[in-house]
Amino acid sequence: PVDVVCLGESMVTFLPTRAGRLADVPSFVRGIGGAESNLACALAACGHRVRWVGRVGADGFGDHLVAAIAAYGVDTAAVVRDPGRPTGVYFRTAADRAGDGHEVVYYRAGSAASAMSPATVPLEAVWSGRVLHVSGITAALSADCLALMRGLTARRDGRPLLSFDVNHRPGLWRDPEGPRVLLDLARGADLVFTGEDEAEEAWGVHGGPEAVRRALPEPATLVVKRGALGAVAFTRGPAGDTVTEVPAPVVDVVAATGAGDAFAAGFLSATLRDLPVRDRLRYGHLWAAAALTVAGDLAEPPSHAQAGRLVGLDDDAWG
Ligand code: KDG
Repeated sequence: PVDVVCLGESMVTFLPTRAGRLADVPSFVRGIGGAESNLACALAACGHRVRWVGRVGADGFGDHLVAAIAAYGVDTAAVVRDPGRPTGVYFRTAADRAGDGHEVVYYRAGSAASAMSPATVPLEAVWSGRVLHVSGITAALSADCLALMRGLTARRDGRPLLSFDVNHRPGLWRDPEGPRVLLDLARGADLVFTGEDEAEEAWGVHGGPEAVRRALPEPATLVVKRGALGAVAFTRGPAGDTVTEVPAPVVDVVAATGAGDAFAAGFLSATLRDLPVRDRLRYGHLWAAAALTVAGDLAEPPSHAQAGRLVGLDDDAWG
C-alpha cells in the first residue's frame, strides 16, 4: 500500500561551482531535480511510502536519476525507460553580489518525459496511492502531457485525493495565455498549492489570498503561499469553511529552488497523519525552511520527532 504517488518529469540538475552568468561559470556539480520527485524523496526520507511515476531516457542520466531517487526510499518500479528520447537536464546559476546571474536553463524539449500521455504512462500505478500528487509543470511539457493532466484532473468518484501544485514555470510556456489552463486543472484537484505571486503571474489574480480563493473555490483545500509572510489555507468541509494563516519562520535563504516542493511534502505528511490544518501549514514551513537553507533542490527534512517539537510550540514562538 502506497501513501503518495508522484507523477512528473525528473531531471539531472547542474549547480554552479561559483556565482555568475551561465556564459561565465566554468563548472557545475550534478544533482537531481524535478518538482514531483523532490516531493517524493522528502516524503520517503520521513518514512512515508511513496512511488514516483515518470519517464526517463535509456541513458546514463536516466540510470542516475532512478538510482538516486530510489536511494531515498522511493519506489521507482513504475518508471518507464524510453530508448528513443533523452533524459531531461537543467542548469542553474547563482546570482553574484550585484544580484546578477540567476538563470535556469532547461534542456528538456523532446525529453522522454515530454512523451508522457494517457497511453504511455502506467495509469494503474498512477492511481495506486492514497494521494496522487501532480504539478502544473507537466501541463507545459507537451500536448500529450497536457492531455494526461486533463485526464487526471477530471473529477471522478472514489479516486484518491488529488494534490496539485501550480508550479508556474514561465520559461516553459511559449504562449503567454498558456498558464491559464493551470486554473482549469487546479479546479479539478482536491488540494491545491499556489504562490500568491504565481496566481498573479499566471492568472492575473490580484488582491491577496482571498482573491485567489475567489478565483479557485472548487478545491476542498487551497493553500496560498506568501513567501516570507507565511501561508494561508482555505478549507471546506462538513463543519463549514475555515481560513488558517501561519507565519513563516525566519531563515537565511541559500537557494529557493525546491522549497515549494518541500512545503507541499511537509503539508502532505501532516495531512496523511490527520493533523489539524494549522499543523499541516507549520510542517510545510519547517520542511521548506530545510530546503531554503541548502543550494540544491533537496534537503533532508526534519524528523517527525524534531518537527513535532517545533510544531507544538505556541503561537508566540511562531509569530
Ligand atoms: O521545484 C523545483 C523544480 O523547479 C526543479 O527541480 C526543476 O522540476 C523542475 C522544473 O521543471 O522547474
